[in-house]
Amino acid sequence: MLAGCDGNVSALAPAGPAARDIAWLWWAFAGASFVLTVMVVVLVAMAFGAPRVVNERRWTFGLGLWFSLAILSVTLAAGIWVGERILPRDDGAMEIRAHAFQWGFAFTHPGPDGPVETVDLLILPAGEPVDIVITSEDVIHSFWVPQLAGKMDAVPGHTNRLRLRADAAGRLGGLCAEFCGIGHTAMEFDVLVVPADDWDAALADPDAATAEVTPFEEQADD
Ligand SMILES: [Cu+2]
Repeated sequence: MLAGCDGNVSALAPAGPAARDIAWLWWAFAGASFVLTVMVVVLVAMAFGAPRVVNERRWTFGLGLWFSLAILSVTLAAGIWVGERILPRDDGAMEIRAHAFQWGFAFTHPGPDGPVETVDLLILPAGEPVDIVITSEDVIHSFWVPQLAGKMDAVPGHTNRLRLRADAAGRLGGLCAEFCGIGHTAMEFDVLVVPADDWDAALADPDAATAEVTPFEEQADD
């Protein structure tokens, strides 16, 4: 099971600031869930013990109401804080269109000599914020690069935006995260992060650029 926590489609192996915030939030929720589970197990065990005199008011209001509200408030606040941090900003970041269809993603990059289209290959400049403009051709899909950000639905007739930023050059994985038909399980794409200076060259020849970039997980092993 723990092997699932690594690899190029793991949200727990972040490769950018938004994914790091999400991974941090995931660990915080996992820790809080663990503490609460232990408490409940202890309380259940105590219920099987000898009868004892307890202060009902303290248990009902203290543990039942105020303690639960405190935990819920902290986790809600953390969720809102992280959610706000990873929103797209109106700062003129580059836009790449991701158009979902059954079953793949067509990407339109703003190249130096006009738009460059690729299918199932997203090319990003390292270290720079990029807004993915997400649309759909047919049914609802969901755009997800787990190592970079959260998921965002691709809805027919509607445009959604998602801010991505990758720390360093490498090859990441992306996938559709919303069941969209019989081909859903194979609806995956490659994410090629190139040094910002190599961005134009990579768009001119995506195949050559793909061959040159080391997969992110192999970099980590060096
Ligand atoms: Cu899908």
